[in-house]
Amino acid sequence: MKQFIYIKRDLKTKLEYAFETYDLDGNGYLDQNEIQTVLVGMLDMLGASKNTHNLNALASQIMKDLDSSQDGRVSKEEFVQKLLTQPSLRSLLNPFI
Ligand SMILES: [Ca+2]
Repeated sequence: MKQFIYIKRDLKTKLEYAFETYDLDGNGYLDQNEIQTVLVGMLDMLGASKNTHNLNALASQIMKDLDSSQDGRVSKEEFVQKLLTQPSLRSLLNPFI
């Protein structure tokens, strides 16, 4: 149990770090453009073709998933909490965690 808590805290730290990396303009929130940029980077890294993905629609869907307060932007709190509870979304946005 102790170990589990340690891992979870470690994951939270990594997610916070990821958020700061993704927040390109450093305003403390992720917008849809920033999420789309992250997706392009992920697909590049994975060697996947971007033509087979509708990036706009995907970014918009992820935005909706992450934006718990529905104010059109994703705070660090929303990002971390959502990704902690949704492994599928987490592996999409950060395959290396
Ligand atoms: Ca931002």
